[in-house]
Amino acid sequence: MQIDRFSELILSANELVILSHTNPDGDAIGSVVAMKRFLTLQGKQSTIIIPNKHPEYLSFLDPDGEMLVYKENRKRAENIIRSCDLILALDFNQLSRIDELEPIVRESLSHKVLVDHHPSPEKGPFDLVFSETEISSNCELLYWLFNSYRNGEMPLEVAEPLYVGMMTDTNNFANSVLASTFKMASNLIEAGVDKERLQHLVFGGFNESRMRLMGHLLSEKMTILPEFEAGFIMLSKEDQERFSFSEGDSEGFVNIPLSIKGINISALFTESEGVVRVSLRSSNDFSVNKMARRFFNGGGHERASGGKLFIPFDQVADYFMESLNICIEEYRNEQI
Ligand SMILES: [Mn+2]
Repeated sequence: MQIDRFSELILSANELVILSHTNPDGDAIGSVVAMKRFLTLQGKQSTIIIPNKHPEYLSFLDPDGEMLVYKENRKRAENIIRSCDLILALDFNQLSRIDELEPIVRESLSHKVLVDHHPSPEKGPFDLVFSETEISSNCELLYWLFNSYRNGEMPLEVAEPLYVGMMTDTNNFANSVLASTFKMASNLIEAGVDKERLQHLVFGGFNESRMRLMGHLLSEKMTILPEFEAGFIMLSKEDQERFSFSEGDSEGFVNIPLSIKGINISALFTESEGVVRVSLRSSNDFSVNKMARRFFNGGGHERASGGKLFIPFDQVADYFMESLNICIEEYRNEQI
């Protein structure tokens, strides 16, 4: 029934907008590009709007630079959102995840569809919600959606961005991989996806300064707390300048402490303009979603979450250890 409604909404729309979240990652960009190409095959024109620019390594998914970046083109993006008749929101659970675009989207009279894989999606503003949290990525959810829509036929130009989203959100098939994920991967490869090429484009295109920054952080800026089974990395403004940091360079850093024996919780703190950005990961049942909601003004998945802090950067480590102390004690009590 939901698929029928989805297809009705698409068929009756003339101006479609595809949206994803601030600081879009591989899953966000994979989702919006796959959706745009899917719609084009249905004869529908659409515009992708993202709040800010995606990391450079994802540019190959947008070779003609058609994505509209709100921060670079506010008026045009606002006008398109105001006049469109269908908004497809992908890979985020709360409209607050699109920052300044939130009020514009809320006020838009268009129909709205959400496709997302994060817990507790905001349903109010949407006419139709596809939400599945037991899945590798939003791209996987889209894959199953497109599959039932097109009876299993998967054109290569749609398969490619879907593969990128699944590959990046699982940290290259390491986390959140289910039987369905391998089924999807297998079907996409049958559809013609060149997995070596995508592997190289996504994980083999880093520049030297990013690699040196990683070395510096691991050597000098990573703290390991064996008593909490935790590790964290501090990425200061000073280090960002020293290693010519650009958005996306720290992708994956937060997972590194988890590869140390006995470490199950990991955090990355990035000093930014007036805010400290927080990434949290866990490799057991410890919920970083709960922790992010309670202490870091954020949320996300049980094992992968994010948030923000508005305290001086040099106080972040102490704050993290205090909150960890509380959360670990509660977690250990739950286990008994
Ligand atoms: Mn995602």
